[in-house]
Amino acid sequence: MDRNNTFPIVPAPTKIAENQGPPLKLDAKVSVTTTTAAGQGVANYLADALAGMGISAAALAPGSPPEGTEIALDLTGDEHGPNADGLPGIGAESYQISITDAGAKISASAPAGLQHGATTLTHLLTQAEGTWSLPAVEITDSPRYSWRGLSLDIARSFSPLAEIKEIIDVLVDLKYNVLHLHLCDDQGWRLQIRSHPELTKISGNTAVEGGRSGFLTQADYIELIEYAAARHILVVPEIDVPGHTHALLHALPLADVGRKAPEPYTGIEVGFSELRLDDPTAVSILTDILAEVAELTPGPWIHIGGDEPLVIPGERYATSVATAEKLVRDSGKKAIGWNEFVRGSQHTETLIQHWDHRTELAALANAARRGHRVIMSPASHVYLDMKYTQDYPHGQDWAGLIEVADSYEWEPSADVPNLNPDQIIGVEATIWTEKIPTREAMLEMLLPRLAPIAEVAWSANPEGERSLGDLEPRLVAQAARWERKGWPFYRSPQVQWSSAE
Ligand code: TNX
Repeated sequence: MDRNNTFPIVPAPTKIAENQGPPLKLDAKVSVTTTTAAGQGVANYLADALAGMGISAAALAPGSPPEGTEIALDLTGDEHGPNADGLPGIGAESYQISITDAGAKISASAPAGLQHGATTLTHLLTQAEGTWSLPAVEITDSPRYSWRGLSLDIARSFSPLAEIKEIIDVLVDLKYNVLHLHLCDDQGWRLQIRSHPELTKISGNTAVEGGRSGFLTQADYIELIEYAAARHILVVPEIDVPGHTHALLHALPLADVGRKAPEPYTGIEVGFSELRLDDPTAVSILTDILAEVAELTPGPWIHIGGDEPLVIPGERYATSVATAEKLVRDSGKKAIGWNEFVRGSQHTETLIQHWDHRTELAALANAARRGHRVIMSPASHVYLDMKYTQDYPHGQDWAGLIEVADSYEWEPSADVPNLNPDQIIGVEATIWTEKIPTREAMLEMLLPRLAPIAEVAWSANPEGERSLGDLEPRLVAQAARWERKGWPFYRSPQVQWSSAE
């Protein structure tokens, strides 16, 4: 890791070598060129990022001759479609960078790789006496895991579209590629469903106590997916059943077999509600909802939840999960479920998202043996709604306090005993919003911890050993960038922030 530490890139690239030459000064006009139209989005992104720092930069159309200093985007392949997981894939996300004092070049086989190269360039910029420059280096880089995500709970407390887009900007800056949206829970329903307008009409107006209500119209949702896709981020919607369904039952009493949900729920308990998937009305409502979500969502996945079925008898839970999984598949998508989902899942294509160390560990290893792949979200390392310290004002602490080192010093392949590491598709952080009511609180919970988690997910480390000291100088450099962008972050006492400036 030492060599990578010389340059302030997070997550650390696979290989970086100095050219020994002088740096590339960006004091004259900069042209970001691209070989093909497919690179144009990244060219625009990079030119905007440079211009935002006061550099005179413009993205040119393919084939236009550069003026001044050239930063060239070289797309070397023409297979740009997503793979069966809806992701670019490791090859497509890989890139090379070459910088000399004459210019810079980013090469990749697909736009996603160009995007990551562009992000890396923005991390490499340093300013001296008013002039920005890039060091003369050669970089080769590719991700360890193909799935690197954040699960965002907009159900307990809502984040409006503009704030979700800002979170996407944060994700792009750390080379994440999945945004999982937790769209509904006991406290609220956040996506307009045309066939059941009551869902948002009623439960779009409710939220956890102290949290924000609201919802995404279908137009908002489409705009969000397009914003994410333009930045090579896949959106995975979650419709959590059969538990976590009080807001649905509250809005649609027809679906509530026992009619137990007349009042909105504003507390923070979990595991008390149930959508009865042995009831035909409930099943038909869920079918309608999933059909619309599937129609709106280009990606291949719908997350179906399945967590914390605390009041649901075991057999009924297993059958409900199998029903939900079948409905997702009938809608043309593949399912994802939280740990407990393994109790009923019938299809090994279903991804299992591991979150809870208290349950299903052996079952998870067995499920992986049968062929399920697993997303690693161990609560004690990546639950970013956990407080940093006991007296930190936001968040909860049921999975422990998570300081920056806790989110860095762990190894996905060693987290679940006997889990075949080849079945791990990647890592996903989560942020639940029972106790995170504002944009500022949200960003301060995400940053800095999203940075170490990005490195766990991206940077290969076969020995599985990490220590915060390796990350620290690079993290401090990110903090200076976050400040310029106006992104609040937590100044953890584990990090010497001042040495940055
Ligand atoms: C557990 S993680 C939950 C969520 C809560 C979260 C609070 C998971 C699958 N379920 O419903 O919001 O803890 O940290």
